[in-house]
Amino acid sequence: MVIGAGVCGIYTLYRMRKLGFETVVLEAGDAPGGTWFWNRYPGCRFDSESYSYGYSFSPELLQEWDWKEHFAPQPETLSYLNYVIEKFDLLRHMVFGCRVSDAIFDEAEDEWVVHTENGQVYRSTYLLTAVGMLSAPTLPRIEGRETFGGEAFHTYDWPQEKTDFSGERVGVIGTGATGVQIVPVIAEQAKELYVFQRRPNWCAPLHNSPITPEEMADIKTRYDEIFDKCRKTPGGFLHGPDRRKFNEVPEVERLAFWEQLYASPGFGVWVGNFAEVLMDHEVNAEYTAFIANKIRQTVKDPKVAEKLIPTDHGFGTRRVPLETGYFEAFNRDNVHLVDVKESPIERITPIGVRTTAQEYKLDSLIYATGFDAITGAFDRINIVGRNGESLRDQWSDGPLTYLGIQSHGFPNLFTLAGPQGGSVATNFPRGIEDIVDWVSEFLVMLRDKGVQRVEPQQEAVEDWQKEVRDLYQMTLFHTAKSWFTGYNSNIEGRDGIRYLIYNGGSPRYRRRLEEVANAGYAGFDLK
Ligand code: NA7
Repeated sequence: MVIGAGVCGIYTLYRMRKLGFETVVLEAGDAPGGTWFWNRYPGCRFDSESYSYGYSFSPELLQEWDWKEHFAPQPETLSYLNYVIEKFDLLRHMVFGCRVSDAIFDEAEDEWVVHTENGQVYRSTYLLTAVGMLSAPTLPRIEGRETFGGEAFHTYDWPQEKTDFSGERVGVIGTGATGVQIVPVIAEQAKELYVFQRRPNWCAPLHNSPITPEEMADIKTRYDEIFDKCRKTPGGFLHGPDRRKFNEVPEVERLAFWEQLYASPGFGVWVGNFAEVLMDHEVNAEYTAFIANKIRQTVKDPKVAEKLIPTDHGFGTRRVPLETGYFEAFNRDNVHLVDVKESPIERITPIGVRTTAQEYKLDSLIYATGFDAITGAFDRINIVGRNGESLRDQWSDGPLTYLGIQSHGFPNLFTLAGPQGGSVATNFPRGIEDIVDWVSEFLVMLRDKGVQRVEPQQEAVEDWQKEVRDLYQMTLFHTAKSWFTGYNSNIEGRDGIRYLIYNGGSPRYRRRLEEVANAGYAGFDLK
């Protein structure tokens, strides 16, 4: 049984069927696609190069699919996923519109009993979760939300029919990667757009462009090289750290390099830099100042520019939104930056948003307020393992896993794309292919040996916690409050750090998986 029909669930189903496991995918949405099914807001697209984001497992698929843009928008990605599903005849193994409410381990039968909200019950030897990292949206804890008289929605629950804001007064709360994508698009439509910003994020230009047929033909000849490159970089992207030492490169050369990164498409500006930028405070501060000047050069009103420059964290220590006309949007007369750090939102009213400074009249209010990241989708399901222990309780102070794949006390449950695994904070499809391939081989071995129960030893979980925590100290990510570190102001008790991510990078993670397999799946108890 697989929960979730997004990028991870689709590939998992493909692999499981291929290996002869009878498999069903349960999906809450009315159709497949996961993230790309739900996030229909204008401007939604990924920040990885399209041809590095598609699945790599089928040479035939790679040759058949033509990406239209270097960074594909949501509709194109959703079409791609549907194409994959059709090509490999996966749809008939998926059940839609059924949200899993409970998953209870039956100790007598060594099986998971899975209940859905619409009353269906399934039994399965293995339960594989592909529930998404950013699939439990959180709304702001602001009084009066229910009183708003206009249209209001979270970007993740975007109403399909809402595509045009012409003539409207629109409010957007939140300036993370989602807010940064949506603002420039709505700016062009709305009569007035109010962007309610609490903390600005460091952003850099995406530099998207169409892919010509000639380019696509060339890309098709280079897929081996493209995926090979992705395998070698920490994030599974086409961009990896520059090998030169920051201090050994003369300043003129460094600046020229930074200019070049800033002018190039994609995440190079973040993860293609000197490694020290994300590891050393002083180096980070220099690069941060460089980016701040770019914002000052783009935004005409100096007061607005200063407000758009983060002061609480260095560049790249939170997820860097790649933008297309975001800063330029604030040069328009109809776009207004509302600093809610300075004048906090007091309440949502029937006619708009009231801050301590004034009331903003709105026709539509968009919550780009983020997610209960990485563990939120798990917490929404009542997962009960051995001895009646609930996963929600076990993870209440933060997730506890071995390899990000299993938790002690929860036999036969595989948390694919879950916390502390190698797919979080990577170019997602690259990360999940690694994990799903590894788990698939593991399951084949278990089947061949007639193993009925598999779960990690407590000590293995503890060792993994140490490794995950130590890796947090290697980069500056832990210095910023963001979803990478489990921060969420809209959930009680989410102010401190939670160890959600494996920060060792994909090559190291793959090596760790290989070591464990080569040592006879060390750390797992098989019965
Ligand atoms: P993020 O990156 O978590 O951003 C959420 C934004 O919403 C962020 O600017 C928050 O401000 C803001 N926010 C949240 N609650 C409030 C309240 N109550 N008042 C004002 N502002 C608020 O979520 P995204 O959806 O943008 O991106 C998530 C990931 O999806 C992204 O990184 C990509 O990988 C895809 P804060 O910064 O906390 O002050």
